[in-house]
Amino acid sequence: ENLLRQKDQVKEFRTLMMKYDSALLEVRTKLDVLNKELSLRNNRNPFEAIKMRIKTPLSIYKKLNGKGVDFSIENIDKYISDVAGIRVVCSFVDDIYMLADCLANQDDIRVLQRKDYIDKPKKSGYRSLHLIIEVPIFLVQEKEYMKVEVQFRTIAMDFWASLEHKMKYKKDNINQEVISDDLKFSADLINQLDLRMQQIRRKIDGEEE
Ligand code: 0O2
Repeated sequence: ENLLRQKDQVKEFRTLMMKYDSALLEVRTKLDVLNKELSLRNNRNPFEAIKMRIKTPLSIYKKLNGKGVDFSIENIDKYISDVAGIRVVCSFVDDIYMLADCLANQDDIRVLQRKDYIDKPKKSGYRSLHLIIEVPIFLVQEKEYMKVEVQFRTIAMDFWASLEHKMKYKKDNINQEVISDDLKFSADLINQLDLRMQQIRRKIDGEEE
């Protein structure tokens, strides 16, 4: 009987992951469509790359554990908003806001949360725009809204976040404060570069500054 219950739970978990995977595909298609239209209109791509991932069972388990709750389908739904994650790497800061608005304003999208870590960077120096959205997926018998976290960042912000993420695990205790300060300083430098590159592009495009 126990074995049967476990089998059911595994099946339920796999179904849930299939739904998150489908939600990722939906959002990816929406972004691809926007990219096609905006590329034709402006002669350049608003984003350089898209990365998608489904959180691993171990990572889901650790996150729930950290929040002090059991591993269950209900708790995954309730406590984790980034089981399905998409990272959109844009060329320029203004493209981030334009794309995020285009996505958020689509009439089948529900925006649950918008965290602007570009306007208000994290203490680490981290910058990105995060949207937690719900997107409908159409199954054989039902329509279900699934949560997806979309992170928008520039190539430069992505460069910083990737390296910082890797180095986070290597920081030793003695130098921790100095290293954190260095990383924060680098993030601010990168931000200045981002803004400069945007100014240059605007000049080239004949846009006003
Ligand atoms: P991974 O491996 O990228 O999935 P949450 O932790 O999601 O429950 P929170 O803190 O409000 O709640 O979420 P937030 O601030 O929106 O950030 C979540 C994600 O943003 C992280 O996911 C990272 O991807 C990214 N992020 C946030 N802060 C930093 C930072 O200081 N440095 C880097 N490199 N990335 C950051 P995960 O789940 O932590 O990791």
